[in-house]
Amino acid sequence: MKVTRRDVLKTAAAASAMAAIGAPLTQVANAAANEPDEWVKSVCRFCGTGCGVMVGVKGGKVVTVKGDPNNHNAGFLCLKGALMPPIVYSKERVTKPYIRKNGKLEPASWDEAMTLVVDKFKTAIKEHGPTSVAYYGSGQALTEETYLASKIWKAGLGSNNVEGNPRLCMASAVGGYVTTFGKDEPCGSYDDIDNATCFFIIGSNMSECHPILFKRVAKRKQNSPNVKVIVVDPRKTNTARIADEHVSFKPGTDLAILNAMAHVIINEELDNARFHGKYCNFIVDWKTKKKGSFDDYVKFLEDYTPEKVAELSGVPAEQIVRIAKMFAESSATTSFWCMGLNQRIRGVWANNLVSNLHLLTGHIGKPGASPFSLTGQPNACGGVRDTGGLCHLLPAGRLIKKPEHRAALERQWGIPAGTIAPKPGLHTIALWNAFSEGKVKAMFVLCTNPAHSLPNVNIYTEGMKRTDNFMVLSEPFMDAETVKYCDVLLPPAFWCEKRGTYGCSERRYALLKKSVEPMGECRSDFEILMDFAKRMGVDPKVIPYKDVDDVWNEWRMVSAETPYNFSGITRARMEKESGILWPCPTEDHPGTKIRYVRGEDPNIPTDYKNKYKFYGKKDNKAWIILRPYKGAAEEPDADYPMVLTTGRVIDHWHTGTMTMKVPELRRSFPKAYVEVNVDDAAKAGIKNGDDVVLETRRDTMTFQARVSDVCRPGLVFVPWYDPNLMINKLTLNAFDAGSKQPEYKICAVRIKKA
Ligand code: MGD
Ligand code: MGD
Ligand code: SF4
Repeated sequence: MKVTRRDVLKTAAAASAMAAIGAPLTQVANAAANEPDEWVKSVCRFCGTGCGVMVGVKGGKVVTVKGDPNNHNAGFLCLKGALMPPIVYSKERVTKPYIRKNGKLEPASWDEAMTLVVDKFKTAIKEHGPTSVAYYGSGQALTEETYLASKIWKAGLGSNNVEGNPRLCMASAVGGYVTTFGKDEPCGSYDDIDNATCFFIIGSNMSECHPILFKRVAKRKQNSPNVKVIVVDPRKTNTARIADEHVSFKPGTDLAILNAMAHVIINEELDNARFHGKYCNFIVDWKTKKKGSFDDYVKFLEDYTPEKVAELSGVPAEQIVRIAKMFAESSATTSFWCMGLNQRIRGVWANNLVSNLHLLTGHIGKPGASPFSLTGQPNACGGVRDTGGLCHLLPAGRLIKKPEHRAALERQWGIPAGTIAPKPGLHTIALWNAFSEGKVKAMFVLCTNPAHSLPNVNIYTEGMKRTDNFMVLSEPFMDAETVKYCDVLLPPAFWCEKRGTYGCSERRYALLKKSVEPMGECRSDFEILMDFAKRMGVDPKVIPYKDVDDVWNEWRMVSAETPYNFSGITRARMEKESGILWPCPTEDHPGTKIRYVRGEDPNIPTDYKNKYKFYGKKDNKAWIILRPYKGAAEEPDADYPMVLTTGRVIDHWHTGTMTMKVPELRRSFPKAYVEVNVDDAAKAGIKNGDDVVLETRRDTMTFQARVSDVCRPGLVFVPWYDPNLMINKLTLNAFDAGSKQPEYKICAVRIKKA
């Protein structure tokens, strides 16, 4: 049967809408009018779910996409994933380099552009030292690209100023895992969804942001009605609509709710004393890392009775008791969380508190039982967290501040001892502050759109206008906001035009094969970075690569001495298989679905004396950390009495540079809006569709109102994808002291009818 493009879009649109309300999806086989000559295995360009796709190619062009039946998504895709081809051929594609002259971007040759870039970077280093240059990258760049950039800067240029958007996204999850378990990344896998009997979803709108995973959760619930779903979110999102318990609360008070749940679990004797007695330490003082006892924990939790927390959070005490019992009494509980916890000034603490519940009840290391942080971007785990693409990290979880970690890398990289500078670089907000103050002189921005995505963004766009600093940007689309401010614009190959790997939420790495040739003069970011490094005079021994496969093989070698161990994930296997989960020490190893458990995790000897080994900690015990409730950086007050929160919608990706180019996606959400609770709207005389002025201490903007019961009273929500209505002009750049991740989720606002 011939399927037309129109039929496909109709199916996909229905599927997307169904995903949003939690009903099962129809399989989206995006067969377009053009039957492809060839199907090439790849990965979706968008979220951290990491769905496998097959790219349909005809006459050297991408004509369609369908789900990879052999990857975890079993052939399903959401609408964004199914509609990628038109983005590749957008009329906004940057296909040649540009140099800004008299305020205007003028076409240039590659040689002219790169000569200028290198001149600026060399001058900055000569006059102001290596810390005056920086790289700002992305959890959407390929693993090999981020590994390479990080090595060029840290081993080649002597600068640890290597940052990227994962700081805005996953830093608190990293901080949470590392403090609790001693090692980053989740311990379970997506298969847990098929075995869990309780889902605890907190600060995640999975139905819109990880739709294919949410579909699996919804299916599990549909097939087994006894499976419970708890959603903890101050908005009644589409995710909440399948919940047995939707916990709506005053934003930010979920820290207290999590402690109250622990209080109830212990009070009801639902804790697993054998588990926490044998495998956990109680950390009573984080600063001194002082260990205490279970009794200290019990005493600490006295401040978090359901009644006290009910008063603080607005959640009825009985509901806190109910969800605590549901969590503990199930045979296997999996928690999912995302930006509702991470984008907070207490993001690391919030992460710790979820893990505490798993350690207290022993809901860990069994099929269906896992504290699972959902990753946002397709390669934030893979490219950035694992390979060390942040200012304080080195590959495989090593830290710049540790001399023995630097020495290990210098040995593996074959560079002289002492090459890597001992001081971590500037984290994202500090880096952009320094750039805006003219202290960082030259910035290489790649695969991210900071002029739209940074919080309190006016400060940073003002900084980008300075004439005494320099920004080179690798960006495929002319209408991306940051293009307005860059000094040199480079045209990168996009998604299916290049080869490399993505590593998704569940530690699964999959290969994106090159499907078509890059447009115009576009080059892959790997080629761009290699050209830059060679022209900068980086020692050839630091960058001995002819292609991305060489970089991958080096990364496998670098990881092999650590618990990450990618040795068995060879290119040959990746060509054939649709993703492998690390650790994977040998070529015949199937990959690891459960970490820290003997017989499952290859890092634990099969004759180890105990079942669990939390080997990230010296005594092999995970930490239950006593974290108190602390409020947000900017609580509502008499002047700004409401809370503004920001987030996502199902059909748009981040700053909209890609999804706004697909007519079907643009039509479904053409313009940002403000979600207002019905009661608040009534009080302010606001009707659905009215223009509403939002004012924070940073800026003022007007949005059209959507009046509904989604936000709780006192809260308004604005999606942040719209370049013409950039809510980040209003958000706050306060950040978590540990993870340095900004608090995009809470700031004080006042609203009035325009
Ligand atoms: P958000 O909409 O940012 O999405 O995925 P999510 O984190 O699921 O925020 C999640 C929820 O946090 C919101 O529903 C909000 O109401 C809630 N929240 C606000 N304040 C609080 C609070 O105080 N406590 C709690 N518990 N919750 C709160 C983000 C993820 O999505 C990321 S990080 C990326 S990078 C990807 N981006 C993306 C996209 O741009 N579009 C789509 N469609 N999908 C995406 N997937 C990924
Ligand atoms: P994107 O739109 O994903 O957003 O923020 P950004 O990374 O700034 O930007 C990716 C850019 O890379 C796009 O301009 C795209 O066109 C370009 N691109 C695509 N493919 C390629 C490629 O192959 N090579 C190159 N060189 N470029 C490419 C994301 C960030 O935003 C994140 S991750 C989070 S979690 C934050 N979330 C958030 C929020 O929840 N609320 C608010 N208000 N702001 C937020 N900002 C943060
Ligand atoms: Fe792509 Fe995420 Fe949709 Fe899967 S769920 S198709 S990875 S956007």
